[in-house]
Amino acid sequence: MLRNTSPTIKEFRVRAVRVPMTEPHQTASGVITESPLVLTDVITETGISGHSMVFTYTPAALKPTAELIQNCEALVKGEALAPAKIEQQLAKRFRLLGTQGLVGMALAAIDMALWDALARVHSLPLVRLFGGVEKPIRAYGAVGYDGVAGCAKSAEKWAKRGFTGIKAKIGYPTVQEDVAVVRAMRKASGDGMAIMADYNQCLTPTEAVERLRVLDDEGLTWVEEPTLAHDYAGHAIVAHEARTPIQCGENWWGTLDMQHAIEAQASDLVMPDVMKIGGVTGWLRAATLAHAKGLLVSNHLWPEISARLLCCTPTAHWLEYADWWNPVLSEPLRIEKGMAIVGDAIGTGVDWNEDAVRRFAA
Ligand code: SMN
Ligand code: MG
Repeated sequence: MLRNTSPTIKEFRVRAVRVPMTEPHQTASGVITESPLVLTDVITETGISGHSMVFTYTPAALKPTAELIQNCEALVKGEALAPAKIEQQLAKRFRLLGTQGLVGMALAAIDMALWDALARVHSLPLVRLFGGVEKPIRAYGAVGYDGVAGCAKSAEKWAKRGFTGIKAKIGYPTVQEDVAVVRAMRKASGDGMAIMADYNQCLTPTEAVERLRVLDDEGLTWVEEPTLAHDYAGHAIVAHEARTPIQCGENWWGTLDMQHAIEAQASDLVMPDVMKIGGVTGWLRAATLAHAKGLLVSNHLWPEISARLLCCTPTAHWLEYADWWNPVLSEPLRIEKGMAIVGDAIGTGVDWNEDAVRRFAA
């Protein structure tokens, strides 16, 4: 006989925080000086809660996102803790408005918190809930748009910590400057370092093709978002012309965007963002899609939950590591010799450092 182990959803607790960054992160498309985060707790009637975090990029979107998540409480209150079913229900509920932008972020916040709660109900780490086993995931560190000297310094810092991959923001006024940054990072970090470069959508497809002709000789592991994220045809031209693998995915809203990008042959590699792709449920679909097409999967930010999801992703590639949100976490992801060590904590690995949450409350 089936034992009903799913408690029902009682309420949401939603909080907004603004976590300052130790150093501003520059990109070709703007600078990030702080992390506006919405922290969601989905609380069940048995008292077990699930936690999740969404990043709103700008503080202007922080309170509206928090309010939207809180408003969704009424849509799931009293429902059984069944994330896959609730995902379908909420997708239907928001079909007329659309499930991108803030709605997509709210739905992902709820989805991630529900999966966390479900894993906690079963006293399992997320990886085990999905029938997987924790394993170390190779991680790379982020280097900003910091010029030759600044990028070389960061590259050296990551190499000293044992990282075997680094990714810089490029898109300087000339391709010669892009090349100089890549070479300086290679020199500073030593042989064997995988180097990636991210344009953050700042080129036209034609400019991208021209720059890639030069960068193709630099042995980059990938070049990311050379042109507008949703210009799949433009990306396909660049991917076709370049020898360097093209990487996209952080701006795909849901798996349908990913499917369209794959159909257009826009990207050689994929790096979904667990928030924009639709939470844990969206990631699992993305992993299946990538597996079917033989595409290697990395992540965008959210290192704690993404490392766990990569353990269950058949074509897992690199983990993008960032420590920006560590202050509000009670147990941030551990890195040893450049590998993310996925521990056996119950759930998705997201739990709060309440002191810090109070300190950074918005
Ligand atoms: C990125 C963009 C915006 C904020 C942080 C990071 C980025 C990445 O494009 O690839 O990490
Ligand atoms: Mg990027």
